Amino acid sequence: MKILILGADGYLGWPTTMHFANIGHEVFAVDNLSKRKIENEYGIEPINEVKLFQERVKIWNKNQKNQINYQIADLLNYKVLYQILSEFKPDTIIHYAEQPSAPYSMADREKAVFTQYNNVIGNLNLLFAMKKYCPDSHLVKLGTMGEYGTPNIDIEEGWLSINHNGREDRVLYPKKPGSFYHLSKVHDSANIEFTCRVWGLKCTDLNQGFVYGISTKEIDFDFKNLSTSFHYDAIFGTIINRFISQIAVKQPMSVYGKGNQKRAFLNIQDTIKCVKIATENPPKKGEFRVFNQFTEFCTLNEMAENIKKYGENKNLNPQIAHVLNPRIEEENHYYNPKNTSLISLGLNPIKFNEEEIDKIFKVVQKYKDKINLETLNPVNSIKWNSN
Ligand code: USQ
Repeated sequence: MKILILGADGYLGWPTTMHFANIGHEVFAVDNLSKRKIENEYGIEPINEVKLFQERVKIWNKNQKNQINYQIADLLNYKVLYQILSEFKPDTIIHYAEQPSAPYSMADREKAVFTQYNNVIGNLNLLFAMKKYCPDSHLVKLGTMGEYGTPNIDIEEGWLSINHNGREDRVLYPKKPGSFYHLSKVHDSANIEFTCRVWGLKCTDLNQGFVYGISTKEIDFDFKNLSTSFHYDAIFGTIINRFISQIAVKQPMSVYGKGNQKRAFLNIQDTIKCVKIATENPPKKGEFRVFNQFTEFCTLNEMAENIKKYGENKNLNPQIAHVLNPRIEEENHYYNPKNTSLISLGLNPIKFNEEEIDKIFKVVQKYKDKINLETLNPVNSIKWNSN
């Protein structure tokens, strides 16, 4: 297949790019390097040394038989996007190219506007480019479980059948997202569903939980040169990666508030498997298909307790601290999300257990002297209702 990967320099985009190249697809990778700009703006860095996008591609192409072509381009520049789609004519477009941080989107007006403009208009430009140059391509779009929020009813996969005043319909699941970032994905989903319905495009919207891990088959070919960015800070670091970094430097795991918040998550290797499953099983023309992409869910307290048990077995004296929650989110709530679609298409999930914690811990341990305690510290987290 000809696969266009947008956001190919990111935490998930880069390993996805290598994987699809490795299994023999013709891959064209695009990124605007904007995450690196945000890193500079906040003075944050991934724990590991991450080579420049261009360098990583060059190293891959030197050592692997299946090549990656790439271009530095911004989805906001629709002319460049039109050119890429008209020349490459992809069978599948995997779209990760969005500002991915909820806290960043909540920092101030500028960052909320940037997040929504960048994400929503970039995605809209892509939909117009698809209509014009490749209406039969399959769009695999990365959404988020955070689109749903924590409703007091079961979370279905994207759609809800309702019966109202004796009449029935199937509607997009009502969303209650928790940040301007999560809202940007809700707006994307609505725009994509509209273009499937009206223009006959086809899309799989992957509502993904948060991702943990650092290792994939292709990263492990050459960790030093091909690794992806592992963040532990409160802007880009997801919670399990953060907790493991905290125990490595003898800081308490920072559970926000009561810690009864339930969240859905998956291993980075399962992200790649899910995207592959979606790519290999496209929906039909005009279909807007939603998969909930996670493998497990539990409370933050349970996550912290699991990591604590691991730390105790290693004599790390791990601690858990309940800190004032900088976010506005429900801390005691019902949560029952469905995730049967990807499993029924063959996903065999990796379990979050001591072995997986150990794989991450070993990498963190190696780079732990690079951890900046300021950016790890929850006191410096962005607040949801600051003035
Ligand atoms: N949290 C803590 N302590 C911390 C940091 C976070 O208790 O030190 C809590 C948060 O309040 C939240 C949960 O942990 O309840 C998850 O936070 P997170 O920072 O791991 O994840 P989030 O901001 O929701 O966003 C991440 C990715 C985003 C993706 C999303 C999937 O950055 O790109 O869309 O996970 S989901 O969470 O399902 O929406």
